[in-house]
Amino acid sequence: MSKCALITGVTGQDGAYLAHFLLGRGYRVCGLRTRRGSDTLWRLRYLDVLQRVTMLDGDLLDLSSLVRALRRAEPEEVYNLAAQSYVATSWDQPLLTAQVTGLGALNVLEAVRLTNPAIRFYQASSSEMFGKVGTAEQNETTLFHPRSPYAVSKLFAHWITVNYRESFDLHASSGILFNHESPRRGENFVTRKITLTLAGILQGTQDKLYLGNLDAQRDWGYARDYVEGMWRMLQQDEPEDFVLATGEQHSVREFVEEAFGLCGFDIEWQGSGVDEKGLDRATGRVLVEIDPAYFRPAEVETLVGNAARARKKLGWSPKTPFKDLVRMMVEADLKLTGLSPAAILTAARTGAKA
Ligand code: NAP
Ligand code: G4F
Repeated sequence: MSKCALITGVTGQDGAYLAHFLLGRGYRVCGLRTRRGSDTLWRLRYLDVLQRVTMLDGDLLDLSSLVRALRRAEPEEVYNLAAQSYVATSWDQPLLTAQVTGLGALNVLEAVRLTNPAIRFYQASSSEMFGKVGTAEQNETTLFHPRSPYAVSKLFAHWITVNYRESFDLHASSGILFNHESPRRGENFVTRKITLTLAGILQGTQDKLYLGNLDAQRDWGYARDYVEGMWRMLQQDEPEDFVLATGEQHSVREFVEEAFGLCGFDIEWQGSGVDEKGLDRATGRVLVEIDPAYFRPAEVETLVGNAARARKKLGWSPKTPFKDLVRMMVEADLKLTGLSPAAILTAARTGAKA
């Protein structure tokens, strides 16, 4: 009989990729669905897995719904990917974030413990937990200093997972994942915002890109690579926590330059602070401006992970370099907007007009 996995957050970026990955491995996949949004199924549809995922209604805030979902699915593995995952929103909705992202994980752990403690459990921990970092690289032993209600909530979820592993002998592991993106990334996150707005500028429906802190540096990988790492964690004999990261960091500014560069814009930065602007060197047109609304009350300035443990014990390594990731996202958003990626990127390379 094939194994069954239950994924909370199956409608999110990682949930959809993980469902696709597990179906490819012959799993029966069940996904928890909140029914809050109007069309939350677009990612599953895009990856052509919607018909093959058994959707179960439930919410991380409702323990009874989690118990019911576990009884129905009877999974061997549970991946807790559900969260209020947008850091900026966590200052506006700190209590909701704590309830869903923090206590929600405890609800899933309780549901597992009450239903079938033999289930293997994955918790989606985050590099945001490192926050104000004091080390050049972060790994599984680096001290945490969370800098947002989101990160504090994730830290609770992380430690309660460790606690349940040690208290109740659950096979519970946390993946401390650094930023990972894809064409299916939520539109608010900075990478997708950049590629989608770039497509809008080329299409003529948007004038410019408004951003906050251009100097924040992140370790950006590709989501499809990372979900395989989640699965590998649950195939270990002993549960353990793992960092997944590329080990390379880039600033928001570099992401902008790379994405716009692919479409033939050579960005020149002028001014400083909130008055800084990104101009197209050829035409002088302002393409990027700063909007202070996007600055955060406390910023995580730099993150870069060391995934040596995952490489050694899981045989996991990221396969997608930064430039390939940016190109993939740019091409996908050009296509989504009805433009021809091939024509635009070729024209940019050859200097011809698209
Ligand atoms: P995402 O796209 O924002 O997806 C979040 C998912 O959580 C959605 O399916 C959402 O369902 C669901 N959800 C929200 N509130 C819920 C609730 N009360 N009950 C049940 N489901 C709820 O996030 P992602 O990028 O795929 O990330 C997956 C997980 O990894 C998250 O926990 C995130 O915090 C964590 N993480 C992400 C990254 C990254 O770079 N992507 C890095 C480290 C950790 P709806 O469709 O109904 O809203
Ligand atoms: O894309 P972001 O919103 O991602 P952030 O805050 O790093 O969080 C993501 O990765 C975490 C893992 O480290 C996950 F746990 C979390 O769930 C989420 O997936 O912002 C990245 C950086 C920040 O420093 C932000 O200040 O980009 C900076 N930024 C500059 N301008 C902006 C903008 N971020 C957004 N979202 N929008 C802007 O206009």
